[in-house]
Amino acid sequence: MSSAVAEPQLEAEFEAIVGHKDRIEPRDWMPEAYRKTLIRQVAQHAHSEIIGMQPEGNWIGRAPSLRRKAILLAKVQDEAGHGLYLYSAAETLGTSRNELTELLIAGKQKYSSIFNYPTLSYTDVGTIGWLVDGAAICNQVPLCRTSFGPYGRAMIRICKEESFHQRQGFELLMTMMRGTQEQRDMVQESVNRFWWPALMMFGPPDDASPNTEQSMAWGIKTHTNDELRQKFVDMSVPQAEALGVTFPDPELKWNAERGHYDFGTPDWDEFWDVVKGNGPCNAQRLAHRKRAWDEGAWVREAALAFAAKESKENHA
Ligand code: FAQ
Repeated sequence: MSSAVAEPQLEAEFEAIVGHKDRIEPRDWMPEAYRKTLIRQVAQHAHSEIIGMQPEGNWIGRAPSLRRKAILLAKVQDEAGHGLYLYSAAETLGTSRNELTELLIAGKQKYSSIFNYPTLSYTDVGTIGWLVDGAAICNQVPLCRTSFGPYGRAMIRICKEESFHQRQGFELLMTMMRGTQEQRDMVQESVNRFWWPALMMFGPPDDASPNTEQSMAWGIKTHTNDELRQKFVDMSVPQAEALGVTFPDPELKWNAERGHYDFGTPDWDEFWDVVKGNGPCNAQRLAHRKRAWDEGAWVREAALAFAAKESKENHA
């Protein structure tokens, strides 16, 4: 079939599938721009999961009890698994995990801004679980219905695990809130540091988001950045009340007319600065990732050599 003749027809079929909210699968025809956008988003998501292991992994050796250590180990291992499902989903689009990791290390692909903030005490493990995983769930549950099959299917399992992550964070903070005044102060201080960066996870405001309109038209995204941010605020306020903490936003208040909480404006200059690589931990996070990648080179080489040997023996 000549692609010059077939392309409009293929494009119409693609638009029909996306329009009916059905799924595009790896062997289906898709516009190059759709493929490129998906690789960008899925790779960025995968990198976030892997780099996101660092802020909490930092505390595994200093867990306050065996129970907390077992929970944190399981959580950080889950994040590694999420990264791998997502790299696999990206590979069905014609790229490779190697290529994507090299792009990340060269600073040519992004990962979530949130992981460029430091974790200063074990309390931050609880706050990350509650707010960061909470924001991740808000953003990712709709992605279970994204238009690209492998991405949506990966998200189903990821969301189930993120839900456990969010609950363990909330439970950790609730335990501290039932403790001493010093512990309650630590929770409040940690929440104060993470609240605004958690709101920034949803991306820039809709009027400054160059990708949202096209990604919504293709069914990659099903909600805008601002819609999901609002959903997260509405969901988090009652949880904060149950915990007994406040958010550091004097403008946060219920708006009965809108049926939503009003809230202040995140510092978008800080957001773009962090995205461009100037956050408190950007250099440290990338250097650590590069070191792990370099130190793992021999494992990848050995695995490939073994696979080649097996395949040769099987075909002998
Ligand atoms: N950080 O036009 P838009 C987790 C970039 S959860 C850095 O609005 P889009 C779980 C964006 O890439 C975190 N960069 O872009 C966990 C674009 O630049 P580009 C990961 C950001 O794609 C928890 C530019 O700004 N979750 O890891 C950010 O339509 C605890 C313009 O933005 C996902 O990745 C940001 N926050 O919407 C793990 C979810 N926001 O690429 C460990 C999937 C925007 O053109 C521990 N991704 N940018 O050069 C998405 O839903 C979307 O990609 C958005 C951004 C909503 C993040």
